[in-house]
Formats: sequence, C-alpha cells, structure tokens
Amino acid sequence: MIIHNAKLGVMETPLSLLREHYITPKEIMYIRNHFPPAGKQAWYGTTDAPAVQDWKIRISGLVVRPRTITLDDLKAMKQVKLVAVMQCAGNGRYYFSQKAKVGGGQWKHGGMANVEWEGVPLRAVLEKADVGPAADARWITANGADESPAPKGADLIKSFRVEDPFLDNAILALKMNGEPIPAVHGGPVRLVIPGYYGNMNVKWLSEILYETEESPSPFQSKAYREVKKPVKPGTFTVKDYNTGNSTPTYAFKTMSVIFYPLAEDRVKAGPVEIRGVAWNDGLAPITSVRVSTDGGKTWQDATIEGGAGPWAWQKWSLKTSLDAGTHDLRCVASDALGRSQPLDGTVAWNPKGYEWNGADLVRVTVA
Ligand SMILES: Nc1nc2c(c(=O)[nH]1)N[C@H]1C(S)=C(S)[C@@H](COP(=O)(O)O)O[C@H]1N2
Ligand SMILES: [Mo]
Repeated sequence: MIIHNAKLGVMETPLSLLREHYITPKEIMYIRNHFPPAGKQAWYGTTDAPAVQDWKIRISGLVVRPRTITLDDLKAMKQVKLVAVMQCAGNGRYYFSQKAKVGGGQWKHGGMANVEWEGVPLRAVLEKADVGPAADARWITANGADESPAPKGADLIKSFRVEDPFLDNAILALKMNGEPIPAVHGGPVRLVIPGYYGNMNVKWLSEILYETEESPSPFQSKAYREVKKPVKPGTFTVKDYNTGNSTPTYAFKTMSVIFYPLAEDRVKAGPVEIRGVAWNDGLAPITSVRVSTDGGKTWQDATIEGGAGPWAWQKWSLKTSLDAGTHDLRCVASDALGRSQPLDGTVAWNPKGYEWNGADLVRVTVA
C-alpha cells in the first residue's frame, strides 16, 4: 500500500494490486479516515468486524416523532445487494499537482475500490421510522460516530437534498464483500450511496437529521466542494468556497484507467491486450472506451466487457500490437449521456484537487 498519512492510517492501493481482483478484497482496499483511531475511536483501526454488539442510529431534527433504530431493527429488514465503486473525491489529485500544487494526500489512481455492499435501502428505513419531517425540512444530514479529537474540531457531516434521486439507491450497509463491514471501512453501519464520491458514504452512521439548510460543518461547506466555473490556479483558495459558487462533490465523473500494462510491466514486442476499467455515476451506461498507443494521435475502440451493474467497474480490453520502444498509452471513456473525459484533466484544476477525470497516460517501454 502507498501510505499517505501513517497517523490516520490513510493509504492507497497500487494499481498493480488493485487490478488483481474484480471485487476488491478488504486487505487491499484504500482507507481514508479523517480522525485518528485513538481514545474512543480505538475500535475502528482494524479490518476485523467492529467489536460493538449494539448500535443505534438517531433520526431526528425537524420532525414530529424523533426515533432511534438499532442494528437489530436493520437486520430484521429486507436486505439488498449491489456492487459499487468507492472512490475518494481526491483520487487523482497528484495529476492536478503537475500543473499547480494542490494540498492533501497526493493520490494517483488507487484511491478507489470495487466493492459488494449489502444492507437496507435508506428510503425503506426512513419510511419505517416514520418520523414525520416538517414541510420545510429540505435537507437530510448524515453523521458518523467518529469525531475530531480537537475540542472544537469540525465533524465529518454530509448533507443531501431530501429528494436527491441518488438517495433512492442508497443503503444503510451492514455487509461488505459478504462479511460484516470491517471497522475501518465503517462497520457496523455505513451509508453507501452508489455513484457518489467516497466522502458522502458516511461510516459508523449514528445520526440522520432533517434540516432546513445543509450542514454548516466545514466538511460540507468548505471541503469536498466542486467549483461551478473553472478557476485559475492561485486565484481561488479554500476560503473562497461558498454554497453559491460551488456544489458538494456528489456524483462521480466519467472515468477510466489502464490496468495492463502499467509502467512497471515488462512487455514484449508483438501482440498485446491492453486492459482496464471504466466507471461513472451509474446514470447512463459506458458506451465507448477509446485507446491510443501513440500518446493521443490515433485511437482505437476497446471492447466493453461490462461489469456487475451500473455502479461497478466496467471492464474493457483492446487487442493490438506494440513495437519495441516507448509508447504512451491513453484511454478515454464516454457514456450514453455523452459525458466523457478531457485529454488534459488539469482544465478542471481546483484548489483541493477533487474529481480528477483526465484521460489516463501510461508510458510503457516495450523490449
Ligand atoms: N464517518 C466518516 N465517514 C467517512 C470518512 C470519515 O473520515 N469519517 N471519510 C470519507 C472519505 S473522504 C472517503 S474517501 C471514504 C473512504 O472509505 P474507505 O476508507 O472505506 O475506503 O469514507 C468517507 N466516509
Ligand atoms: Mo475522500
């Protein structure tokens, strides 16, 4: 693993490992936690199931009947399964830094995983809880049990519009890859919103609030936001974000990466199968992946092999041949809504380096 922050246990999966499994095992899944697993959070620094027997989720805020639901309540409800990419909004941040340095973990492409989740649909839980939200409760806010060890430190809290269609597919997940969710990945209960960037997928879910406004927590109002208009490096800083000029980093941009060959692979001259995966927010199928072996001068259509549902990695491959020498491999995915990837991803430069979706570039040397 590539360690980005040893104290917090933040780590990225090298693509040479990530490509070995279609469903990413917990042993190699990337980890992004904001607070140290110390003190009362001690239980969460492990890929074992959490050592907690009971778990409560409080549903309250602007409602007539606040309710508490338990892990047993959730277990008794109908479970659904889905495969979805979990991906940090900062995945690919390193590539923005090639243009102008952006702060934060310098993730390449391994801040993601393709995971099977199982749990109870959020809408079903809210319906069953029947808390009676007020008419002006326009936002749902999700909070996890972790918090900053600093006395007044900000809490990772995420807000969504009540009618957000992505919430129709959201689940309160209890299992990951067929097992209770590892503590470090948010067990025993994690909010999983297929197609939404990692930060929206609140771990150790402990509270759901109905509110008139989105949460004032800096994790909602300053961090994990996407500017509405492109900004010039140096002219816009983190302090300049507000709810008018930016939106939260919600849905995945259309994206693809090359899994084989990678720069470190030994490739012999002659026939080769270039392979990779593509994904998006699940709103429309990936309809094309184009691959270049000459740095973008000419392009060939890869075969899309597909994947385990709309939110999962879609596998693609291209049989071609490479001469001896150096080749710049590139790939660009497009979906049925015409959403694609820029050849130069730095056009979307932003001060925190979120939502990278530039066309991948892998330089291979063929023997
Ligand atoms: N409660 C809570 N949920 C959280 C976080 C956190 O720090 N606390 N980190 C978020 C971020 S930024 C990401 S990218 C994903 C990482 O999920 P993983 O560690 O299971 O890969 O969890 C998200 N959910
Ligand atoms: Mo993240």
